[in-house]
Amino acid sequence: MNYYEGKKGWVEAIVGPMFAGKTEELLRIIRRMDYAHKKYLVFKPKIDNRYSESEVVSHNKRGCKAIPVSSGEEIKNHLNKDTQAIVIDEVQFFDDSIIDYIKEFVEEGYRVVCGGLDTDFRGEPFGIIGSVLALAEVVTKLTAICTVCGELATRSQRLINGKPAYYDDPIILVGEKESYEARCRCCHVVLRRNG
Ligand code: TTP
Ligand code: MG
Repeated sequence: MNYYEGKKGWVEAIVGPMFAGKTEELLRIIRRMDYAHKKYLVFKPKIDNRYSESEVVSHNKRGCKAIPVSSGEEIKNHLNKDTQAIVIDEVQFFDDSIIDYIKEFVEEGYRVVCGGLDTDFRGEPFGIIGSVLALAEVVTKLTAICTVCGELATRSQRLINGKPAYYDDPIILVGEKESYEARCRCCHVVLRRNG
């Protein structure tokens, strides 16, 4: 998606459920920036420690160096005069303040590429992701394959000891195949406690 290539700052959002290939898509965008000799920096929230402390890695274990940060302020402090693009994976884990930083980065002319979950395990919008989608000039919604019926999956099913999680369970639980499956809307299950 090079629609906006060559213009001033803009935001791209790559969203979808787990196992949809969001990180893979970010890596593809990064590869193309390499071919184009663009200077970029890749960030990820400190919270996600899957595979590697300092890499953005997709399920097929392909990766690239990423700087773990906990705020937009930290991202800002890493930018230098050569930086043209800012790539952020797992953007859903940042707090509200990331939105103003994203706006600031775009106004300063950076291409800002954000990957993240659109919904949490309950099927609700994940934190600040709605604002990222609203700000984005380009949105790519990816799907996975439902592990139950094989249709397109738009949801992330959380399983605790093989059973669906409860609606009021904590939103943040870093993990992958041991705790999550891709599901379509019909096969996605969220339990509610009685009373
Ligand atoms: P993702 O990168 O979205 O998962 P993924 O690598 O399977 O997807 P893709 O191939 O598209 O890149 O990582 C999601 C992280 O968020 C993972 O550590 C689990 C966590 N998570 C929560 O903390 N709460 C939730 O409700 C859900 C659905 C996921
Ligand atoms: Mg990912």
